[in-house]
Amino acid sequence: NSDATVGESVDYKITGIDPGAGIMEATERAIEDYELDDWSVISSSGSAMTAALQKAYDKEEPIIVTGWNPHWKFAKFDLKYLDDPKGSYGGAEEIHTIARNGLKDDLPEAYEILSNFSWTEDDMGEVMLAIQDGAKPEDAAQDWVDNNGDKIAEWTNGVDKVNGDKIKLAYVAWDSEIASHNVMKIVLEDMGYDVTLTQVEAGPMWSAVADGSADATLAAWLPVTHATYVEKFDGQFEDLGMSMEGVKIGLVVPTYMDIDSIEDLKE
Ligand code: PBE
Repeated sequence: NSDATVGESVDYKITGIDPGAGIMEATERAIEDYELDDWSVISSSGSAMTAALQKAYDKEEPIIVTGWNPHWKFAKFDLKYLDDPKGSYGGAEEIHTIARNGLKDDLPEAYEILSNFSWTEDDMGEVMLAIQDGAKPEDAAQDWVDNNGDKIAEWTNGVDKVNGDKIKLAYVAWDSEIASHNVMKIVLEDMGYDVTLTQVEAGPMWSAVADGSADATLAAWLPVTHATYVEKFDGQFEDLGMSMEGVKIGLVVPTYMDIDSIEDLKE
């Protein structure tokens, strides 16, 4: 029905991801900031969100999802972010690597590699797209590692190899983080580490680094996305710095939808 409002056309629902994701909290904030009283964000998972997006897209049906860059969905579908004049989603975000307190003393070589780690949206995009096209995450990561020796040398230059020291990285099954953690696993293994990747929810990921049950994660999105976790675990982790700049979160729709701003959801 072409007379239906956007809200009616999607049943006043935003398709979300896992409840602990920062983008879910930001979306609750947006619902308040823009007074979208009839609206709610439905939690699911990153993969359920992209499956719903694929399904709607194939039929050119309306859908509003919680979206972020870097993500392969922008290469596969014609999508746009809704303008966010009230800034509920922050601005240019950064991806940071965080470690448990004491990592520098206990695993100094890993500490240095993790601190040096930085790559671009295109780098991560290559790994993500290969996975989306059917490659196993570890194979996609291995291909990227094989083809990017120069970048990896920048992270590992001057760092001594170790002999089977154990290190545990925690991450959430967001496509962007599946890519980064599988790459880092191989880089650390090549440096002699025995690496365990543990997949958890966002809250447990942050608390694992804070209580030392995980050594590090590459999945801290700052300053806005994970602000609540940063505040909650203040002093209980170390920020090893940025691995990617200019990343973004927000509400994303197919370009065939006739809206441009979160404000348009009120109509
Ligand atoms: N994300 C991907 C995460 C951070 C990485 C945007 C879905 C979040 O919202 O917490």
